[in-house]
Amino acid sequence: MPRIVTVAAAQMGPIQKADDRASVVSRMLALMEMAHARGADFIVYPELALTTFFPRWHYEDRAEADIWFERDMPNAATKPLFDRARALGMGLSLGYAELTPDGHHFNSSVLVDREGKLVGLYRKIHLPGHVEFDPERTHQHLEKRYFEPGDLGFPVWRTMGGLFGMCICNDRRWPETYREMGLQGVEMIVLGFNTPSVNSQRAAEGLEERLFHHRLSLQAGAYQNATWVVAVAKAGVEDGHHLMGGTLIVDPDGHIVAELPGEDDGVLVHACDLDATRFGKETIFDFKRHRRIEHYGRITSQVGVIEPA
Ligand code: CDV
Repeated sequence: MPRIVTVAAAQMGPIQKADDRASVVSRMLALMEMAHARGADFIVYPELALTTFFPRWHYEDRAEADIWFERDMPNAATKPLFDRARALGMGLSLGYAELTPDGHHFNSSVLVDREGKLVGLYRKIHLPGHVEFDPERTHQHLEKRYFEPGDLGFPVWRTMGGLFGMCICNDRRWPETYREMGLQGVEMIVLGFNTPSVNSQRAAEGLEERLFHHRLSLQAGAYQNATWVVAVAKAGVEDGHHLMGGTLIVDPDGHIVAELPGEDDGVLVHACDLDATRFGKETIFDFKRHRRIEHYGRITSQVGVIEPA
């Protein structure tokens, strides 16, 4: 009996600095209705889904950036989203900037089951970019200024009939991300991203190369850990800054099974059989039988130097 999760990757087009939460949430609700009409029972929104990608803006006084953060989740602005998902019997994942009661700032995402219960919280670990304004760059990427690295690891949650995990944007480029969850048996990893279409430090690295690295990382992570991966873009031109699209779904054999064209609001719906992860997990990537960490060597304090065990 297959275990099907019909997932909707809900790509969002640009969100401008001037757009308020209410207008963004109404767009997200429209995507949810589209997803439901196409049979989805789980919807995934991008990283920092409620606001523009604010780490591109430098605030001398860091506290001024707190306008982009949520103190609760759900809150008054996002409650309609949580309520509607529960009424439709849909699970939900969404990225947002989290400000904790004791003053910590994280780039976070939540996982909510089909009954509306908040089952998971993830805080982005691999924060790209820099802390101070950098005049050498074509654009700023100040995630290290506004966020602390996540302090929750890469948990996996048993919910919606399977094992689910989350990561956020830059995390998808790191093999450890997938392997940490793979070792816990993850069957579907969901993530959102905001990826500028040009590297701020290497103009020659444009859209094509960025999409290549994006697909390469997602496909390798899925295959090497025998898991579904669902990656959702915030895309298009935000206040003059271009973010790439590339919303896609990868199966546990590493194949892209669906990819959304364009950079506007839209949903990519795919019926994912969680049992399709079994073959890889029970054969070539059966970690218990074949993983040989005792033979991998010992890493010395000098980065990059490996000594035999
Ligand atoms: N939001 C991100 O984490 N963006 C990075 C960019 C800066 C490279 C990414 O890995 O897509």
